[in-house]
Amino acid sequence: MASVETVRARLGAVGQGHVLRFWDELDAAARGTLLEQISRLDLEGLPGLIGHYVQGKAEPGERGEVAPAPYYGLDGTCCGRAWDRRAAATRGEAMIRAGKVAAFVVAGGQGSRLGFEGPKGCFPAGAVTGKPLFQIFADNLLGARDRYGVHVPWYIMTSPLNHGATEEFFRAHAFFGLEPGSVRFFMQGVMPSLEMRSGRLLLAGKGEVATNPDGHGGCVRALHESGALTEMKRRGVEQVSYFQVDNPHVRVLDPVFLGLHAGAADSSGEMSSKMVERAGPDEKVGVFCRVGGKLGVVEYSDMPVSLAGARREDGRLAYNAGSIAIHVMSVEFLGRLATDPAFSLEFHRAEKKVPFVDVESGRQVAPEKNNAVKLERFVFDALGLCRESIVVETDRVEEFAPIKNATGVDSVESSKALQTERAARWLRAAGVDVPTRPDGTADCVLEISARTATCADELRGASLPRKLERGERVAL
Ligand code: UD2
Repeated sequence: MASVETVRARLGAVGQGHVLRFWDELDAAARGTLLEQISRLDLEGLPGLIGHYVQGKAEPGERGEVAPAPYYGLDGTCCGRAWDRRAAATRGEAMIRAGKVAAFVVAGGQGSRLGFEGPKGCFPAGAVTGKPLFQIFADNLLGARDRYGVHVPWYIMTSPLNHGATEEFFRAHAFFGLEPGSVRFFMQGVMPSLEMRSGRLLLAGKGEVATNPDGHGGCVRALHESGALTEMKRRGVEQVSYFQVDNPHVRVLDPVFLGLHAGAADSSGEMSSKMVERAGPDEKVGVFCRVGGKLGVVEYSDMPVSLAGARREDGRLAYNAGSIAIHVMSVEFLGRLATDPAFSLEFHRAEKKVPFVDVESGRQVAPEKNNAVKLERFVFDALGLCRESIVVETDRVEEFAPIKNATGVDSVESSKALQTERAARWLRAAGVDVPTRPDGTADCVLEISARTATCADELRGASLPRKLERGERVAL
């Protein structure tokens, strides 16, 4: 490791010498940890970032005219032409069977809105069973093993905030029945939190720089640096099915989506996305748009109000394609994103309250107002770097039941209600008598494991009750 003199000189050269202000007070172990932490930071890149994002307050700019994104609709058409769902499913199933697909969840976030201690994937999400999110996803892979006869590898991105706890959770639950060798954890990187007024690095402690995970876009670099991409190539994996940790309804391996991504004439097979019709102008999801002729996601907070609420003649939102953060990305494209500077993802800035140690007094400060700029990369910015990228519509109830908040919208209650609604839909389609309230919702609590079925069709032929009672709680 570099000597403290070398590190001091490097810090001094970029105006960050204060980071070693408490060096003399640290014991040997704390000194080692601090030097190691600093050695992982791109110090020489800091002045550029500070000039751009702290002093300049830069945000990724518009790149031309904005128009609604076309998509493969649930009605079986795209841009007025019919598309073949069956053919896409056949192609996608063949890819899964041939071992060409890996599952990938980004689970490095802080989950602060939910107020849950620990990795969000450990949150008890199952409407009846209280199964943790990670187990719900594992059930998808166990189901794929039963249906397609393959151990689909699963890559899990953590962050320094939750890596150890995540691995420990899987060990304590015997990997939920998966082959431990088919599950791989790797950590995303961090960015230093920058003081908003000065651009100086903040100290989280006397021997620690304050940092934040570098955003889900950090997965590109982390997949590369951890060796996960190399491992995928060795295993023969060509496509990565990407999803977020907060959505128990995600279809982790969707043959139709995979098949369209790899086979549609207007897809380059680099990165594709799923959308649902936005619930309204204020829904907190990114919006698929064409920006300067390229597909992209405009985050809800950046969407001009006039466009967010614009309506077509039939009353539907003009910009109706909401991102549910489900993508397929090719291993080849990820490799290019990770290694070719022309493909690097830009940063987004957010202002945050970050507790810090005051370098003058040495006291710990809990700020009352935003005091820091946090820099993150977003994975969907890679869409603009694709030659051609497609968007595929899915049904909201079928595939989007996110748990983001403790109560209200996108909460554990709303997710559990959606789990029941989807299960009731599938059971009714299979001929089961499901009790109904006057408002049409199911008068019971239901949960269907992805081992049993991942869509209504897969439930046909399963051994099912003929009738459910009011108030019954049923997990299948
Ligand atoms: C995300 C999308 C939003 C919409 C919505 C759908 C962004 C910026 N917005 O909103 O457009 O698609 O999801 O549910 O993505 N994560 C990491 N490392 C990080 C930060 C996040 O792994 O450094 C993971 C996190 O664990 C979670 C996912 O990324 O699985 C989403 O993160 P979020 O909760 O910050 O995004 P959200 O819900 O604001």
